[in-house]
Amino acid sequence: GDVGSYAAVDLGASSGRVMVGRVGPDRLELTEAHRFPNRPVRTPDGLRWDVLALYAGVLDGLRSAGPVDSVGVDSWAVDHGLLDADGALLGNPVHYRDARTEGVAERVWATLPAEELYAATGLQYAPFNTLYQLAAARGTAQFAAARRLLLIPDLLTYWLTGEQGTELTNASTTQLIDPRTGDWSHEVAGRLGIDLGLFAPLRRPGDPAGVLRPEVLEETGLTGPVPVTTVGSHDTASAVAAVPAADERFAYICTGTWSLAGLELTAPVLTEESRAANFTNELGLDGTVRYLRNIMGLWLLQECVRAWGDPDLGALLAEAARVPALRSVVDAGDPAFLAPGRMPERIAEACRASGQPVPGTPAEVTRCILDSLALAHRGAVADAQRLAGHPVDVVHVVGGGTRNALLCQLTADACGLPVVAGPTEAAALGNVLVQARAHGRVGDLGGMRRLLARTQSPTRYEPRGDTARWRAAETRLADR
Ligand code: LFR
Repeated sequence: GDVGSYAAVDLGASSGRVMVGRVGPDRLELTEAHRFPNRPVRTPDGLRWDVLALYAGVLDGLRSAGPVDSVGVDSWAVDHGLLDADGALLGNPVHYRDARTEGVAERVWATLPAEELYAATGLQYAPFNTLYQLAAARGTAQFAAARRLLLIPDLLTYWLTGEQGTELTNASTTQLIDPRTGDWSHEVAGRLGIDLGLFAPLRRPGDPAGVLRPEVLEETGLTGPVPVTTVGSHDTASAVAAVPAADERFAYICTGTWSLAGLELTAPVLTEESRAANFTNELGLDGTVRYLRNIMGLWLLQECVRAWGDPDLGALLAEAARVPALRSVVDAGDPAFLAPGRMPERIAEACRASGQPVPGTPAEVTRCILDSLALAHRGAVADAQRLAGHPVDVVHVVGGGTRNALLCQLTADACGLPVVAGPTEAAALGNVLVQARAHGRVGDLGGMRRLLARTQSPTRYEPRGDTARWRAAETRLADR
């Protein structure tokens, strides 16, 4: 027929979903087949992903999705399962917010200095990069038994198909990939004593990843063969692919649990200045580089809302909109906010420590978070343009944060640039489009984006006022 159907499995830190995308010459529609919570579990060993519950959610989703031409899987990055010599999973994958990597990076840098590591891999410092997780795992009984490491989307793809691979965009978050070649950095692995044989062979978005196993067909009621197609399995790679940009003069902010703010480039920026600014060079579709900064994102608000006993979010945001702007701001890029728990108190403490008014009510804390996120967005967009020598005219906001009109407007104000917000389900759309492309239904990245621009309807926010007070808040934060 004229239209193809593709199931996108898209797993986020707080929920997973199976979406069905229908793609035709002038058509791109997304419907939700199934959504399920992703609830990390704290065991005596630490914070773990309940990956069996996620897999069960994926199977439920494929059952509700009905007949599709292909399936693709994306999720958050860096985390992984370890398999034994028989291919069985060794324990629940460790959550990237687990405390096991505390102090580990410093140990790694004693062998391979941070400057050299950045020059070789272009990856930002984050305590949870797979490289540091592996250093933390070394010496454990589980790691000794491990013969294979599969990143989360690759693990689920393996369970669906029986075939193992390592998808490149997500592999680029391990800190073991050279972003200039798109291949493993044998030098980094060698110097740190990491056996690259742990990883299955690399595959790229668009590559076939097998077909659903007979048992999966039976469990989902689908009729085979159903191919599984490699997508940009890092959710952020899929989301950036779904930015409906008209040309290359754009910045993007993928909003959700995180804000990932930066540029799409054709080559990495590996300078010392870029390292100091903690920009990452992760890989995107078709040899592109996702040059961006990780900002704590709506995690800050999610954790507060959880602490407040889940009040109505709409009412809270409406109240926050009436709180005076920029009274106090925190550094939304600070890894101090990474761990779960006590978020309202931690934000209050950060304000107190920097000599600013301490937000008291939930509306005041919410306003502080949104102002702080907008300010961090401004910083990332400005720094990225300067460090990469790549000016932009517009900021595209995609992902869950597009639903937060106040955040979008504040981001436009802070950046002094128009914000084009949408699509919300960008990661799922990018996942669907890469499958559709592999099956000949859409052209290159430009063609994908033109189809998005024609079929999705983003909301535009014009910047209000001048950026002077944002500049002042920036200075205040830098000077503390
Ligand atoms: C967003 C994301 C970010 C990554 C973080 C941890 O969902 O994938 O890109 O830095 O999660 O994996």
